[in-house]
Amino acid sequence: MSAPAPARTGAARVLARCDELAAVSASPHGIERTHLTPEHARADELAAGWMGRAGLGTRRDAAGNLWGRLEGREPGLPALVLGSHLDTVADAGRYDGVLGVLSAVEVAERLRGRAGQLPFALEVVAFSDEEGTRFATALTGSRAVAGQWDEDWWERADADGVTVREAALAFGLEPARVGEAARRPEELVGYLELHIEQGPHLEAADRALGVVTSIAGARRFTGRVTGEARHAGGTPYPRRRDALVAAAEVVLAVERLAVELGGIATVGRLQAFPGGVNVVPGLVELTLDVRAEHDALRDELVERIARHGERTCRARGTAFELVETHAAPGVTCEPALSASIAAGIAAATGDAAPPRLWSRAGHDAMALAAITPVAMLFVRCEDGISHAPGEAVTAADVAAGVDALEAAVLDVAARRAAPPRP
Ligand code: HGY
Ligand code: MN
Ligand code: MN
Repeated sequence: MSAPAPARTGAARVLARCDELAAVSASPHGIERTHLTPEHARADELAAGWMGRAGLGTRRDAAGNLWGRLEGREPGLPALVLGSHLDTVADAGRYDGVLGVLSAVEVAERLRGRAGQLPFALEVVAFSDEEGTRFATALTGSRAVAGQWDEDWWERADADGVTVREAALAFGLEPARVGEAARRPEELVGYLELHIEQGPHLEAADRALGVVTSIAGARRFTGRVTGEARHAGGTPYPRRRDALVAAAEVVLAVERLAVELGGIATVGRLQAFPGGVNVVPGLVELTLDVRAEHDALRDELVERIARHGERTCRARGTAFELVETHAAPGVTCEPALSASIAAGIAAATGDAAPPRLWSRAGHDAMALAAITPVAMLFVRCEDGISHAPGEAVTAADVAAGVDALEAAVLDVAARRAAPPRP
């Protein structure tokens, strides 16, 4: 591998802005910025200020996404869109999504003086709800842009019973106009997303940057194990229908089946009810997230988990039920745009054959793929840690990422300007 690119001032600014956004949190103990909250509004206010300083005209769309636009060599051209999301999981790191948005702003600022030569407009987008932390939705901002808003989402409620509709109105959005967030394919050239890897592969390969080949589509569920709540002392074992013991067997099977099939499945939350120290649990609620490199494998894993869960729970006199809350098809990154990402990495780092890897994590690019070609650039993160406060990147890697994204944009421009091959 060639020596890393020297950190340019832009990387320092991107990192300082990541720190500034990290302070915008609903929690005093860590980072938590969820959809349609005051923190969402404050983060957008900061990002809109940075976009404005970079020369972008800004607007908020009807789904709460923030956009900036730099016109190309003539006004009104289709746009090459760069971006990611500003919402977070609970107790998040400071780079998931944020690094992609701020790198995009940085690239726009660098290209500002040359925008008049670009054969497309350059847009930067900060998506509003990639994680789905608040309403158990995911990718709703980018799905609205792809024209795939689901009317059922309006009635999803957060932990306090506030629905998406109520939160949207309080945020100043007009639910009846959400369709206006949709972009038409002919308005777009493509979508490029820079993101931290959220896994250990680039670090293991000793490379700063990689090209994403495809993005795994997750399916998510809420699960219930229903047994019978009874006295913890008085109920003999043969009479127990303990929902928590049954759920514990399900959790172990989820891991074992995923490893056996080569997929990924996670129980991220599990709650026992009524939750008394002296009561046999009568009900367990849990979440399940299932992914794999290919949708067919993922779906097979879901089936195996569902069948195994029913059998295991029945044997313990309990009932197992899964309700799907989210499903996204896996997406292949577009070869020509991915070639521009690879060319960008080569130009920025001298790495002529950057690693190619599939994304185990979901991204807004998956939603955008329904309306425009997409490609992604991964930046190495320390120990592959993400969705946790320990997310870390180096200034040199961020500098390389911003340089590569800029060079990728210029490569897309050069390819569009070149006469078509005979
Ligand atoms: O969960 C995911 O894959 C993504 O980080 N939202
Ligand atoms: Mn995430
Ligand atoms: Mn993300």
